[in-house]
Amino acid sequence: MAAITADFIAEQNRPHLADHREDFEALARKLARRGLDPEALVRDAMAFAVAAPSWGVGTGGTRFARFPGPGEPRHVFDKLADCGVVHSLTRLTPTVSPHFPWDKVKDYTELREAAKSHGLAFDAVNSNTFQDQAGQPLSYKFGSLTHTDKAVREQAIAHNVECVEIGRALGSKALTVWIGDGSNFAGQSSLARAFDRYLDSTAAIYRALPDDWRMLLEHKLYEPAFYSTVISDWGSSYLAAQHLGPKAQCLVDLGHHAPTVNIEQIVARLARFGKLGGFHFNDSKYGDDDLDAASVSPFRLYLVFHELAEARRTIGPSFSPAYMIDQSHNVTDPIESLMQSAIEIARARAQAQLVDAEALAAAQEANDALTAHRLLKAGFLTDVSPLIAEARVRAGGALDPIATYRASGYRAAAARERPAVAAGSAGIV
Ligand code: LRH
Ligand code: MN
Repeated sequence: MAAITADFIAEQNRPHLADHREDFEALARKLARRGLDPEALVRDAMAFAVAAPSWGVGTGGTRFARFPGPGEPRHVFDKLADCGVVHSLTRLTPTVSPHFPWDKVKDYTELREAAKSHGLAFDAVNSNTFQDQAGQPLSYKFGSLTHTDKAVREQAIAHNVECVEIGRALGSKALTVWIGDGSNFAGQSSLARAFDRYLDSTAAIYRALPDDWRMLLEHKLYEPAFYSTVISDWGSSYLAAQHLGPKAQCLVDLGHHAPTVNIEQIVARLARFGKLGGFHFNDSKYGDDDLDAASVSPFRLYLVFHELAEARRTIGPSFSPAYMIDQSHNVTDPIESLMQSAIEIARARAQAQLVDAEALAAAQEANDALTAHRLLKAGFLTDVSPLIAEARVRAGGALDPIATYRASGYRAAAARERPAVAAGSAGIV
């Protein structure tokens, strides 16, 4: 399928460049009046990147049903082509986070080359011991890394070690471990022994990590278990990461918390103790809804990026969490949702750079609550659309990625090339 070329993007941008220039210069003047450096902010926005989830370019579903769209990716090579489109138009997603065994192939050098041909590299690899694969000797019905049966735990450990080997072949530098292990009845499992089994199993995986790798532990309040989840919150994740060692850090999936939880404070805590390893960005209103980032609570995403900006000011350039998207696109074209989400994440980050940190700290120390709140909110209330658009265009991207994507006819071409997938089977991917 023909990729979307730089010439096509430039041609689509041309009629809108004059208006964009006017908007950008107006914003630049406003930012300069605030003592900010617009050029430095554009460079900062150009340096930002977030990884696309390989599983995010297929239509997602729920436990009730999945309604595939036209041109569904058939395999990981189609997924890379679609992720390549997201990056070529937004210039924000140069890496892909793969999931195994969903993205398993015979030749990982070929896969790495295929990614390269789309201008992509690989980010953290994800293991999967929350499903049973065809022909798998032992079931994960009652858990994986924390299963009471040592043989099942060893099977799950071996799978994670295999993911590390695959990741090394792909040039990845991190393993994300999310397990659904838990229970549905009080008393069904020993809450203490289950955690100890988790520590033992992850320690075995930790020993297989190359020196320059990270292991990202992903907590989740519930689902698929509905009474207890072994790694249910940041506290359990932090204790495990602390116990395992410096290469183990915590991954914050925004949808993995109860609706009222103050996630930005969790971010501040984990950053303070050097255990904030990364993010799965998405949005949610109720549970782990995996909705598009900033589609429900854009202010919450902004507050997360404010804490990240504060941490970076305190810790310095070594502070580099892994930024990844993890969403399920049930009713939109996944490519459009990923582009929109990457742009909204870049927006929240650019807005957070606008906060007058010194004035904010002074108001906080003086307990001038309203001034502090207004100084913090000032970034969120600034429309940085021209700034992040300028960063996109300077990097060869589209002024309006979704309009340019629709004008390209890419989805229609994919539908012609890829056989239609029947609706029906439930499941997130
Ligand atoms: C679990 C999760 C995890 C992935 C899966 C696709 O809910 O967030 O990060 O492995 O979604
Ligand atoms: Mn996740």
